[in-house]
Amino acid sequence: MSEQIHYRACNLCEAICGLEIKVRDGRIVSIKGDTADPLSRGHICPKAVALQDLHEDPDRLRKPQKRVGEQWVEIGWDEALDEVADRLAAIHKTHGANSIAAYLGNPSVHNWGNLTHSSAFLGVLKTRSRFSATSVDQLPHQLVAYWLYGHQLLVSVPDIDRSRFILMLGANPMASNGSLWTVPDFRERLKAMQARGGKLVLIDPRRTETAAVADEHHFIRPGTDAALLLALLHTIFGENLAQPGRLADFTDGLDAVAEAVRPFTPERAAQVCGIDAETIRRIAREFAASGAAAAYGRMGVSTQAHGTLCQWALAVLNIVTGNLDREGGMMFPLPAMDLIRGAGSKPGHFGAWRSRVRGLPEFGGELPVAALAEEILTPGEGQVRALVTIAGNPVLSTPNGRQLERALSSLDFMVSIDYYRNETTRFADYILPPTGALEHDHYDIIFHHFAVRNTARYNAAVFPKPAGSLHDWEIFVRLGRRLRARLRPDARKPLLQRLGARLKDEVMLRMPPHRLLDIALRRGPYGKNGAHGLSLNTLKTAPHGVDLGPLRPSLPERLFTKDRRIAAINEAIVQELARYDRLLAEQQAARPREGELWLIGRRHVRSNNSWMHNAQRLVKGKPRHQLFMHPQDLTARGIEDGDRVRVVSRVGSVEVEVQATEDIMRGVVSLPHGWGHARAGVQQRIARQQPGQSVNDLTDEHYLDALSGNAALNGVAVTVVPLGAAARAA
Ligand SMILES: Nc1nc2c(c(=O)[nH]1)N[C@H]1C(S)=C(S)[C@@H](COP(=O)(O)OP(=O)(O)OC[C@H]3O[C@@H](n4cnc5c(=O)[nH]c(N)nc54)[C@H](O)[C@@H]3O)O[C@H]1N2
Ligand SMILES: Nc1nc2c(c(=O)[nH]1)N[C@H]1C(S)=C(S)[C@@H](COP(=O)(O)OP(=O)(O)OC[C@H]3O[C@@H](n4cnc5c(=O)[nH]c(N)nc54)[C@H](O)[C@@H]3O)O[C@H]1N2
Ligand code: SF4
Ligand SMILES: [Mo]
Repeated sequence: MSEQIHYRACNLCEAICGLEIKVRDGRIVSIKGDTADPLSRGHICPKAVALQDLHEDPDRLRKPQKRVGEQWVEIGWDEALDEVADRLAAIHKTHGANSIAAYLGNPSVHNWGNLTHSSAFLGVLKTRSRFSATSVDQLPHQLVAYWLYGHQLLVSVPDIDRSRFILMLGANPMASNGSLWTVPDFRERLKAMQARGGKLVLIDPRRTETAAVADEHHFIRPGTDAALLLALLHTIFGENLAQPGRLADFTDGLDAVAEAVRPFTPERAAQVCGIDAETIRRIAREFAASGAAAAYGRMGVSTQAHGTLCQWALAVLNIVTGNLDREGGMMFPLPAMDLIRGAGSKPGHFGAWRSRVRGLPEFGGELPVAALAEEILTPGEGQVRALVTIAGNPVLSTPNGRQLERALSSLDFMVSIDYYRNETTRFADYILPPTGALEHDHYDIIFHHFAVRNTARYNAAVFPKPAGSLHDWEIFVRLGRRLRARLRPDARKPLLQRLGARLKDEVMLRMPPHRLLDIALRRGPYGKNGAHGLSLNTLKTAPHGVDLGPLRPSLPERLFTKDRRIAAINEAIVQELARYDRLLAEQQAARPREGELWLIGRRHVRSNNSWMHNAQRLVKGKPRHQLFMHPQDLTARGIEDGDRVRVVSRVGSVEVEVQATEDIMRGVVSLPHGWGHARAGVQQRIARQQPGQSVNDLTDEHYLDALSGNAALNGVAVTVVPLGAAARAA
């Protein structure tokens, strides 16, 4: 018997936990936390063990698939790549670059080869019809980081290991393990903070798993956090609590902020958000007095109607209290492969073009995904006729999934790079499956940018690459080459430019991810000129990861703005504040009307977006996709705990089971996303036994954060009727 121990960082969520994977005779026999990982220190969650299920899953695709009529047939790679390139090139030539859309899903950012090489393919397509999970997620964070600090990835995180006060809105790290905040073992870190006398104050319409470990939890009406945050700022300026300290040396516009938040009193906020004015004032005073405080908000305040305003107010709250870039406050991690100062840095741009149908702004080259279906369905010049999806499932993860299904079935051509035939990829003409996670090397390129401690970790593949398989990055390179040969995109450019472009291309295509990583490490902040002398080789000798120390203050040097200063407010925010002021005055800021309820989402530690439901050990036990509803809201409608109900929104309806709970605010209901696997043609046998319903059959593609175009997935107005009554009405 041969037995090996592999060390490996988990790629499933943002916590990037170190794992110890024991393999005997080619099979995984155990997956445990790697206690020697300097970041995760042995922490894992139940999903880590499911990496084995993913690896062994008979439903996971291993060969290219071609749809022939209603049948799927396996074909060879050369055949598949040639045919896909032929079809894409034909559409490109007839209808133009923008007629081919691309959607990049969440696992793209957890896979190094996607990050280093997707441009080898997407760069040839040169389409402006680019979409991703960003606009159902963290778009407001990136927009605010770009506006204030000059770079979309210059996002600050709570320095929990030294903090004394965390004000948290719309995040549930006990289930999510942290987001835009790589904080493995949140629970232990929080306990340590509380033992130091620190305090966590949580604002959430549901009394969540995180509320259970917080020092204070306050219910808030969904979508009204902007009123609360502006009232906190109002109090801080009004009571002369502003103390930006050294931040004032390189921050402009704080007087204008003080002026702009003057109308937003705690009394006005209390009316709309449901938290009383005295509590708001107290939180503001405690936050300002703490000396090491972090204001942090995540999905609940990002994917809602005022997401950008919320993220802006959070940033400014940290600045005016001197907590940005301060130990124990909100700090900027410095990763070993630094995408901010490194080669090919993409600081971002906003509104450089707009979507064809609705005029929504691009950010960093991507359009809001809420506009994808209409771009396919609306005829005219520039109509999207083909789609490429990469590691995504927008039918289940973007608003109005049913409309997107109609759109996908009307496409001329679709290809998906994915190893599952899921609710989205089932519409494809070809599915190109890459190697599984444990079959390729791994370095986390993204999440070290958001980690509570600076570390670096590279691990080789656990299993050899199966014969005849391709990594994601190899698929991009091969497809890119074929497409380039067919399109000859720079044929009309001068010879020198053409050669230059070809050279750049060749370098890129001949550089596997580990070469690019090695260069980035050597040139990076801990590279050949630093004390650590990091390179790929040094990381190879340290499979548990290298500790690069606690977060350090880094402003203004690290700012990416032209003048290395922070502009605390801009014209777009000024206008948004005026608009919000009007909404409050007209009492329009709280959305539902009589009889309606606010729909919000939730996550569970045993579930991961739409794609981990085919692991028996994660889905076993009681179902977890019920509609949570307050007992009084149930009684008012003659519904009992466990009944089946119909939930109806502007765009559609679903039938689900209710679960009564006092842990949800009155007037609010909650459904998790990522379910809805009963759709025809999905090949995930275990998931289909426990399908649930998709909350995004209810969310509304026209309900957005107006400023950024991010989907407002939380705070959607719905009605809930007992199924009997619904049947009678029908
Ligand atoms: N209502 C509501 N909707 C939401 C959310 C919510 O809170 N509420 N959350 C949103 C958020 S935050 C996100 S990030 C999105 C996620 O939404 P998406 O990114 O669209 O969907 P996922 O469920 O992550 O889809 C993952 C797919 O990637 C494939 N995959 C996994 N690993 C790899 C790989 O290495 N290579 C390739 N090529 N494919 C791979 C899987 O097989 C699966 O099919 O959902 C969003 N939608
Ligand atoms: N187990 C697990 N972990 C995950 C994922 C997963 O699917 N499963 N997904 C990963 C991904 S892609 C992401 S982006 C992160 C997300 O990480 P988090 O943002 O930490 O997770 P969510 O559970 O979406 O937390 C959002 C919270 O906002 C609350 N909320 C809803 N509406 C409002 C509102 O209007 N105001 C306020 N204040 N709160 C509101 C909800 O009740 C919920 O508790 O999790 C990551 N980690
Ligand atoms: S918390 Fe996230 S990174 Fe850690 S083991 Fe679980 S899924 Fe993997
Ligand atoms: Mo996400």
